Amino acid sequence: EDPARVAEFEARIARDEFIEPKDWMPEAYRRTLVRQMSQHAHSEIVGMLPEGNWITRAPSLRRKAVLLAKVQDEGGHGLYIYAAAETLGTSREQMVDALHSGKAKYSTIFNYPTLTWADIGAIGWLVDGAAIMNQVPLQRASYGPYARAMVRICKEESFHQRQGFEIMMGLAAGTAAQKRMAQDALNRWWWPSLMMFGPPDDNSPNSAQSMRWRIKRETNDELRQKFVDVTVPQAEAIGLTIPDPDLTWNEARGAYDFGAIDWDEFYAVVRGEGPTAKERLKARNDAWNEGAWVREAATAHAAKRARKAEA
Ligand code: FAQ
Repeated sequence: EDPARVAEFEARIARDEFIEPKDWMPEAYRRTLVRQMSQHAHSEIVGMLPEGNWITRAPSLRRKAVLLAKVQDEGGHGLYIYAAAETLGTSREQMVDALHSGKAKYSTIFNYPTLTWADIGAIGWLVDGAAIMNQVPLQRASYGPYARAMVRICKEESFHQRQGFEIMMGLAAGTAAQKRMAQDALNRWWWPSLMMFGPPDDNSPNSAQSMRWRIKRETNDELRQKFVDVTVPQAEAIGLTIPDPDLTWNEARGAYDFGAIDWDEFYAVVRGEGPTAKERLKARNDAWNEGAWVREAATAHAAKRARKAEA
């Protein structure tokens, strides 16, 4: 690559300018963005499945309407991010193919089952809460289309987080059985939520370069710490207990110390060994295959209209 162009690119990054699709960029920058953005888009789409599992069983019409809207938003997020990633020269078909064949990664968090209604509360509260923590800094990511997609996504995620917390608040203030259900959901989702931020900084091969390119603005560990610090008081406010005996307020750091994360579990789930990994990939492949007739009909319709326009 031409050193003058690389220098100019780096100067633009240093000035905090957005890099736009038609601008020159190093190939490695492009590859990193396609990697992160496509994984992110896949996560949004696969992320519809665990909650989609409860739409038909939501406990009231109001809860059902809210959950439907929430899951639909996630689908929209996936589509914006695929569209933003396509501006880097990779087609949506290529990205989706990589997901369906099991080659592409998506967030570990979506490989756990949603066993009770409280899991829907826990996902909104913790998973969307973690997603916002990670995505707020991405609104200033150096690639313009990604940063702009994040602005709208963050607004929607913040509504998602509140709807989840509101479910948990209701259950925690309910009958003893409801409170137990809420606590059980928190127990099962807490540690996987901390894993969403990725491996610890000293084991995160992509972080240093992504921070230099200002794609990532804060490291995995910094964001994980912030998430713990805002979430612990929320659990206390509704009388639930974070399932971590080592959790203690560290006055000197002004932050919570927390227990060791099971990184073996994390890497096993990354490798595709998560509890619902097979089910998730099958659901996406089935949806794709069953939707073939819609794609064929849309293509035939577009061809007919093009012929008419020519005539
Ligand atoms: N799961 O070197 P790093 C949502 C991989 S939120 C799976 O630290 P990086 C909203 C990583 O890809 C969830 N794989 O990597 C929602 C890399 O592998 P590679 C989606 C993970 O990229 C809520 C390797 O480990 N959000 O969907 C995970 O610098 C509710 C080494 O890691 C995003 O994707 C993981 N948890 O940092 C939807 C946010 N962590 O690619 C529905 C955008 C790491 O070299 C319902 N992404 N890996 O083969 C990011 O901010 C970053 O990509 C990180 C990872 C922070 C996830």
